[in-house]
This record gives sequence, structure tokens and C-alpha cells, in this order.
Amino acid sequence: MTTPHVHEPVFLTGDEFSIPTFRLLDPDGCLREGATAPQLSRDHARRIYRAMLATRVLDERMMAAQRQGRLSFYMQCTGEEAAVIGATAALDDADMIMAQYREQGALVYRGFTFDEFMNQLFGNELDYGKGRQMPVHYGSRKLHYMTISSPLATQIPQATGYAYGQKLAEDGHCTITFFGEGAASEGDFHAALNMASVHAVPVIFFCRNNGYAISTPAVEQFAADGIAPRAFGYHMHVIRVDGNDILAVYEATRQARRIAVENNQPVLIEAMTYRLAAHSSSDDPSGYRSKSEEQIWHDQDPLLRMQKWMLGQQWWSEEEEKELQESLRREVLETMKRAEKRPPPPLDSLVSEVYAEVTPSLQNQFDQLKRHIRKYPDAYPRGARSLDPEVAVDSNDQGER
Ligand SMILES: Cc1ncc(C[n+]2csc(CCOP(=O)(O)OP(=O)(O)O)c2C)c(N)n1
Ligand SMILES: [Mg+2]
Repeated sequence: MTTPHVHEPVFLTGDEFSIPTFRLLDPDGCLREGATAPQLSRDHARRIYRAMLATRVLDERMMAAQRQGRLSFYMQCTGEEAAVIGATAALDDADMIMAQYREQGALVYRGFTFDEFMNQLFGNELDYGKGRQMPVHYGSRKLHYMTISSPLATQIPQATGYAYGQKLAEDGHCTITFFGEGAASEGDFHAALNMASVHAVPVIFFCRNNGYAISTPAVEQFAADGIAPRAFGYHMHVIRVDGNDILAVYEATRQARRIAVENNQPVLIEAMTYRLAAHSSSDDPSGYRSKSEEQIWHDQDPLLRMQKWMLGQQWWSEEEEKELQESLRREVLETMKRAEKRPPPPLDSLVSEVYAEVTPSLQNQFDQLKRHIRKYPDAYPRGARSLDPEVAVDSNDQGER
């Protein structure tokens, strides 16, 4: 690109142009005038809608379970189902997903079962992570969903790296990484976009701009017009989309995937949405935002918007809605009860599968732990007391050192 020379100083701020928002559906579920619906079959639309409803039901029940004291922690996707599931539905099921923590809808869409969710949430013996992570840190190798890690934005440069590998392998796949607008304040975000652009890799950066980073509203996070304009600094394709409009998110991501896979170009998508629920089970939004603000966004509920569209298409009915809601609620309760009853992972999983072999120092710590449990069995959960009988209890051992 050549830069024209001027004879007067010209300062630009980015206000010279505005980034439009791509929207196809109105909140009442009708296609906007002049808009064309994406090519989406009835079966595909039903798969998407079921995943949205299943995510909503799962979130409601598990938040209630947390309030009952059955679960230590939970995070809801509520209000952002169209953004997450619409994007996932536009990908190939074998494309890699690197998510933040609020994207369980992507897993639901790909077929992660309620049993698999529950095993992770309760950290029982069937949890793939062996109870080593907090609830909601899911992962599935089979479903190409990288395990969640809590430190914000780490997944973004990892996605660039993963997609670079996909480019080298020429396997026709791409990576999508989901993150909040808050996480986009991390340096990792910028490093990831720059690397992706310079090395021309097939990665989709999907920002869920849901208005808040815990209690900090977007207006206190950045001065510019959202996250989208940052793409220009890296010479990257970018689109802003109504994140509560499933059809628009689907179509934007479908086309972004084409750019990524066919041209080996990264794309930034900024989905404008709203976190309808609390940040997590540890948060109370009434301290930092008004009920009237929340109401405005309840009226934009992405689930209801798609439901209305589906009913209008005659691809869904009130009876099917009722039936599915009931069966999902039943299934969530049944799987939760099953997972709660299962024992925790075996004690030695604390040290096994950390390194190829258990190192002497880990073994030493583990032996001390076992002696401690023998000495103070009542201080440990039942599952922890399944001890190796060969470990002698040293009566002089004070346990904690
Ligand atoms: C590096 C780092 N800093 C701070 C935190 C604490 N923290 C967890 S979530 C969060 C807010 C993130 O907001 P956003 O990225 O917008 O995602 P949202 O929760 O809105 O989906 C913060 C500050 C963290 N997990 N990691
Ligand atoms: Mg946010």
C-alpha cells in the first residue's frame, strides 16, 4: 500500500469511518427487509436450536445446583448462545475450538453429553481432567475442543499457533478462538493477531463483546469503537455482527471460515451481545448494573429470536418445544444425580500422568500425603482414604511440614 503525501498535518482517530453491524433477523424473529437467510437446512437449523435450548436448560439447572450447595462453582452462557453456537455451527466439526470459559454451547452442539458435562462439574472418577480443574473447565480431544484454562487470553496466541500447524499440515481445517472483550485487553490478544496476520494462518478470532468484564462495563475498558477496529492495525479481515442473531452469526462465520481456509487469512469477528446472567456463581450484577438495562437485552434474547424464526418457518412447533424442554430438564437431573454419586478420581491420579514417570520429589510428597491421610482420616473426603496398605504410618510424622 502506498501512503499519499500531504502538505498539512493530518491526525486521524478512526472516527473517519464507522463499522456496520451485520444483522439478518429482527428481535421478533422476522427476516429484515431486503435480507436473505443463509442456506441452512431444516435439519441443521433444528440441530442448532436444540443445542441452544439444551445449553439454556443446562445452565439454569446447574446454577440452581450451585445455589443448593451441590456444586462449588458455575458459569452461564445465557444470552450468548447464538454467538457461540451460531459460530460453531458454521464450522466443520473437526475444526479446532479454543474457548475462554463461557462457550459450553459449542460443546453441546458438537455432542458433548450431559454425562460428560456432569463428570467434569463434579470432578468425579470419569472426569477427563481427573478433578484437577475448577468446574466448567471442559475439554474434549474427540470433539476438537481444547481444555479451558483460567488465565485470560492464553488461548488466543495458542489458536494462532495451532492454526499455523493446520496450515503446514494442509489439512483443510481452521481454528476458532472465542474470547470476551475484556480478554482482548491482554497483550496476548495483540501478539496473536499480529502473528496470525504476518504468518497468514487460518484462524478466526471470535470476540464475544457482551458489555462487561465481570463488573467493568465496556465503556471503562476501551475508548475506541469496540474491538473490531483493532483488526486494521494488523491488516486483517473483520466483521461486526449482531451476536444475538443466529442467522447473521452463522453466515458471518461461514464466510470467515472460507477466507481462513481458502486464502489462509485470519479473520476477526466481533459479536455484539450481552451477558444476561451473572459473571459466575460468585458474582451479583445488581451491584453494578440496572434491571432496566438487563430488560432491554432480555427483549433481544437470542434463543427466543431463533425460536420465533423456526416457528415461522414451520420447522418447529409449540409441542416440540414443550417436549424438548421437559426431556432436557429430566436428563440434566438424572445425569447430575449419577455424577454426584460417583467417587472422585483415585488418589494416585494426583501424581500420575503429570510427567511420563512419577518423579522422586512428587513420589515423596505423595507418600507424605498418604501418611497424613492415615493419621487424620476424618479431615479428608471418603474417596481419599483408599490408601496403599503398604505405606506405614510413622508415629513421629507430624504430617504437615
Ligand atoms: C490474566 C487474568 N486476569 C484476570 C482474571 C480474572 N478474570 C476472570 S474473568 C474476567 C473478566 C473477563 O471478561 P471478558 O473477557 O469480557 O469475558 P466475559 O466474562 O465477559 O465472558 C477476569 C478479569 C483472569 N482469569 N486471568
Ligand atoms: Mg465480556
